[in-house]
Amino acid sequence: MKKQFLTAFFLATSMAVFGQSKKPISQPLVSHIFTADPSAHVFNGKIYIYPSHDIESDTKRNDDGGSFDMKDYRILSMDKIGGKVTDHGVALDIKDIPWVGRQLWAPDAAFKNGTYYLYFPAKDKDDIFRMGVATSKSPVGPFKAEPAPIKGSFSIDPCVFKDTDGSFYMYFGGIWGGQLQRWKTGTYEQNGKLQEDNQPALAPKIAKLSKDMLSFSEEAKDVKILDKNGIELLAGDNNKRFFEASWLHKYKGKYYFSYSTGDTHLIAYATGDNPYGPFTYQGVVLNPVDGWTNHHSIVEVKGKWYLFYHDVQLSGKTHLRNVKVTELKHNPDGSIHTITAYK
Ligand code: FUB
Repeated sequence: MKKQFLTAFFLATSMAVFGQSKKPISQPLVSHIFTADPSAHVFNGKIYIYPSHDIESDTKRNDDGGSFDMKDYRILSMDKIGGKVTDHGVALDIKDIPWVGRQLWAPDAAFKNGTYYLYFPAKDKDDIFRMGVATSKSPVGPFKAEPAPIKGSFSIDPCVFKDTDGSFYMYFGGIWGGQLQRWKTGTYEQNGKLQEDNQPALAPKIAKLSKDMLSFSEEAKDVKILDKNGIELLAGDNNKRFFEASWLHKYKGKYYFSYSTGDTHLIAYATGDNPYGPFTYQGVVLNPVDGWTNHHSIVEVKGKWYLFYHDVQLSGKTHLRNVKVTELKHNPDGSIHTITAYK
């Protein structure tokens, strides 16, 4: 009885906090910790979620994302959508990653030949975002970090996609606090600027992974996102251009590259005929959620497709998020039915 009262009280208060008369379509998957940026995978028939683990921070909110000051990774799992969610505890701690200075941001994972790989962005000791990799024999860790970041990696938000021919590719990048604008010339420039509004938007990156999964087998290349006329999206087209949070899924032989538009808070998508693109902008996967960031993954579970995403339902604070899941539908013509996270 008391629990029911508290739940009703919590829901009513959270609505009031956000000034919503709207109801979330999904509830947080866990509420004992804050989680964000959910990268979901099915390994051996079980669903694993590799999220960021948000924590309170003294750093004031700024355009560099300084308040996202995460210090470890924890992995969640469930046997089925809607089933019990298990938190497997700390899988990798910042103190066990020799090259990292601060900020463990949005990770992803992959499995090959009996080993699980956790890919993660973090600032090195010079405050430059790089991509790290850690390995385990279990999907939930503990993971052991490689002593150095992946050579040739930079910026944030890795998404590792396994194509049907067994090749693995990493998509990555993020502007503003994600530092992609500092790599425009191929080397790091502390004062690197964003493009002008009438210039092509900064492109996310792709690199094929080597057979050992611990390095890139090629130099990172641009992932071009075009409009329907074949012209690259412009930096000023904030509702459509790439900001961060790359994800790649393949549906009926087509490659779907989805991403966050950042300051316009959408998850958008573009489609292409091969992993490298170019991709043509198609529309919106997810409308803005409560909180500044929007970050997702799209995964098939037993013949149905799901969108994992986050909002700030539990805290009302942009840096303390909670992961959620809802069904995603492809329309008969292959387009994605846009999801609004509130009714
Ligand atoms: O979680 C930290 C950052 O916030 C992620 O790397 C971005 O995608 C945004 O969700």
